[in-house]
Amino acid sequence: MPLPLEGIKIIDFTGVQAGPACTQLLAWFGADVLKVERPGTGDVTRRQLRDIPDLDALYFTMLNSNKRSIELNTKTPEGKKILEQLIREADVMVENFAPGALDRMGFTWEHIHELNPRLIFGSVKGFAEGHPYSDLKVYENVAQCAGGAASTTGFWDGPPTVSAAALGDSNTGMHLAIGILTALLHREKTGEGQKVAVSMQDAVLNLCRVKLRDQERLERVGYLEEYPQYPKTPFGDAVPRGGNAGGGGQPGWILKCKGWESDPNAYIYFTIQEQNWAQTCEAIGHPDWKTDPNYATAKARQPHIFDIFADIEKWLADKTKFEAVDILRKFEVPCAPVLSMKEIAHDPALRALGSVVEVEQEKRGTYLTVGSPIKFSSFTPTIKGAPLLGEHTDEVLAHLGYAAADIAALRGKQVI
Ligand code: CAO
Repeated sequence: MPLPLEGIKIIDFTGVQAGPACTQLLAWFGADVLKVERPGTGDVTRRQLRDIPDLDALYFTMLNSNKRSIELNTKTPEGKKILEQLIREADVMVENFAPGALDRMGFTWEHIHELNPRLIFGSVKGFAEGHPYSDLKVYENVAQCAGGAASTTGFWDGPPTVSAAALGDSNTGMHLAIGILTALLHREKTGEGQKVAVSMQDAVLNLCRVKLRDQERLERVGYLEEYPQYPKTPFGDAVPRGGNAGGGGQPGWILKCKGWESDPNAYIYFTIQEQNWAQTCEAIGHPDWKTDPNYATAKARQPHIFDIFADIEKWLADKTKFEAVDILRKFEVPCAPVLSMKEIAHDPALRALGSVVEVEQEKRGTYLTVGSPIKFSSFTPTIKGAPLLGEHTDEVLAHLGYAAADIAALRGKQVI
């Protein structure tokens, strides 16, 4: 059965993480993704944080699976001509160069649109066009700071903190993928391509919307009752960092379990769900809290919520995180063990679901990566290896009509 995006040709003029994450997702769903890379070097991630000398780094292979690769110097006249040929027959082109880099190469949106009016042009930048910082080069953590994530992450007595999750990079790529698919549907109706731009700042902010909600609430009432600061510590005029508090109005915290003294991940996340309070009391051996006026309502609990968490930790002291979750799940307490990357890598359930997969990579052998987080009822994406640098150069040029002698000449001039 053909994959949903089969027949869609994508020029992947991207590097590092934000752009490659977008095109990789589309490749998993069947698009023919051709990565255009600088001759001899390619995407910088091929060499970044290598674990095996001289082999493409995992950083590259985990973001470029299911793609093809052509080496092409798009700053030479011949290279520009080849890129123009590719643009004429593509459906989508994606880039995430530094601001102005593509324009300097001569590939402005206007020129690309003129070459192929049906083409959808996806672009990632750190800041949106028109933003005062739109000239800045941006990496992950820069975006997390500019998008409101860093100022609201961490503990109130520590500095702004970035998340390990790639809110700036992969998250922006996922937003762009949604934009590109929407533009493809639009093209079905109108025949017209368009430019789809996503800034990393906007993509981070989109995930921080509850913090913007909290800013508005703070400005109206002067406090945020679900934050650990409430009611003892006065609030300032901006949303503070709330540690591990739940953001949805259901108090929660990361609690110690058996073995926390030596295992940095012997913890669970425990949520006190208002509508499940009676069952929660039963689960943790405190049926008396159901009717005690100091515990019976969320309002009564909030002033001493950390004493309650401390009592729950006493109950957890002789249980591993897995044993605790096995008990709490029976009482419908929203909770989970804090899983280490080692536990995730070896988790048989994640392997069986295809959320963690082993992939065969030329020269490297097998390596572990994430599979599709999106599960479809009609197909299962197969994750394949990433291309070697220029692995498909000859094949692509032959398809464009270049004879073997022309290809050799281009190679001699270091165009490819
Ligand atoms: N042939 C010839 N030249 C090529 C080429 C090719 N195939 N591919 C890239 N180049 C050139 C570019 O044209 C550019 O040249 P100029 O600077 O002379 O115009 C040069 O290589 C550098 O490309 P770049 O701008 O992408 O790389 P950088 O190291 O200067 O910046 C980054 C990297 C990520 C900071 C920047 O690209 C950026 O801000 N991108 C937008 C935001 C983004 O996506 N960041 C996420 C990265 S994931 O953490």
